[in-house]
Amino acid sequence: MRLVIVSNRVTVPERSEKAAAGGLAVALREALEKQGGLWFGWSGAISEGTSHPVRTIQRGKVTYAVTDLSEAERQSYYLGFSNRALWPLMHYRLGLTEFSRTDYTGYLAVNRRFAKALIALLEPDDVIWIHDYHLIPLAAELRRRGVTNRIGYFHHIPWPPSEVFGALPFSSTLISTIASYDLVGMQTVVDVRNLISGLEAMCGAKSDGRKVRVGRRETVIQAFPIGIDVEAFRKLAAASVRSATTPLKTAKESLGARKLVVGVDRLDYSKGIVQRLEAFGQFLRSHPEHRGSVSMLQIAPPSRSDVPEYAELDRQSDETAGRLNAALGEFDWTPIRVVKKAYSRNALAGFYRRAQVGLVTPMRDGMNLVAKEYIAAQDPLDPGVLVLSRFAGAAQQMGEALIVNPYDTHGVAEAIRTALAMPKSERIRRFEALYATIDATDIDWWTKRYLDALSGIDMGLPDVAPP
Ligand code: GDG
Repeated sequence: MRLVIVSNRVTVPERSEKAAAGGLAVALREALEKQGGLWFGWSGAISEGTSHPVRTIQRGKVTYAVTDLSEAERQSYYLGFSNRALWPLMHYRLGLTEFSRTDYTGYLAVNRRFAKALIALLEPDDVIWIHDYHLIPLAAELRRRGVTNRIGYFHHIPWPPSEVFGALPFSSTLISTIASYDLVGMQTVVDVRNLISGLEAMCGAKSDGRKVRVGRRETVIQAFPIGIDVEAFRKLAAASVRSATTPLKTAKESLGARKLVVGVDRLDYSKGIVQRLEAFGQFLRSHPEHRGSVSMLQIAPPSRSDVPEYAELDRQSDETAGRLNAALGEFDWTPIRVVKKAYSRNALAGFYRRAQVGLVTPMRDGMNLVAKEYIAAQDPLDPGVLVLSRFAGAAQQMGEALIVNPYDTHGVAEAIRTALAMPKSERIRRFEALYATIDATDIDWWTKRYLDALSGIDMGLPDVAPP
């Protein structure tokens, strides 16, 4: 059985490239290499013209098949419907959700075009695994054209209750396309519940809590919490201590004996960066004895900067950090450093290891891999403390973190204080429990569990397109 992966973006590895340490892309590549396979999606490039040919590139046992988007498609399918309508909606942010019919039409058109292009590459026994919200209707488009292969979907972000999801025009049409999949993987049981009750309410689905039947099709909907390459991250972090070139050494010089609180996120409003900076400011106001002895480092590589809501967040985070630094800083101490660039994974591992507190406080997040990376990077003999939002999917697995409500500025400020004061024995106890969890459910566990479930699905029912 060949595995076919479809995702919005496909990065073709350089011929000489050694597998980078860890991560979803690497895990999927490894799954493809194991049994041979195909990875299809957008090349990331823009080109004009009416036909967008598919280019195939062979790397070992894996074929990469990529197609460009036109600028109009990037605007409507990617920036518009995916990232201005679906992204905020799925993150429970109705106020930020911008729906446009033109964008929705473009989203469906790209899914249709991807389906047609993919069909030309498919073999009868292929197992197809589609990733994320950009491609929800892809299976329905494939089924409509007669594809009867096993098709799975993994939704990397939250799925909101139907009171929220239902605000999206054409939401019942979109949700009904879920029934074209054989297996739908979600990050948490809460997302599973929301999707199933949405299908019941909006499409008249019948469900036993796991299997959902819409018309004559049956779909299994199940939680598969995604993991990281724990071992690779642990090694990177341990090596960062010995290396003379990682930022850890320079951080030592620049921070001295000061404690470090670290945040690492794409610059995205779902991550709660501005609220987190405010909470750190509140901590320094409520506990002035910590002033001068602790700094916060927020790494925030820019993301989706063509979307207006992201440009606004960029401005807000600059304003907040500047205001707090001016109000609370000293001539020889800057409380908050926001760095808007991406660092290497090596460097990240070093920062995590150096930080006494990992601050992971999204307003809503599918899983949040940073929470897991922070734990994997700690020194087992003197670990730091994870402060984690209850609205991250990761909180459902990582209860030994200090769990906070990111909307409660004072609460987060108090958790920072508690984390900095926590006795070593308690830090070790919490760390050991968290490490055991992320290690037992790492990225290899996730990939295998999902693919085993997909290949184990009973395909007894006829494949028909949903009504
Ligand atoms: C989506 C869902 C779900 C960040 N800054 C740098 C950098 N990163 C890396 C982190 C981490 C990844 O990016 C971010 O993963 P998250 O899980 O935190 O968030 P999303 O990007 O929103 O991912 C999320 C995930 O999909 C997987 O299913 O967990 O809920 O929203 O690995 O380390 N990496 C490097 N430099 C940086 O500056 N190298």
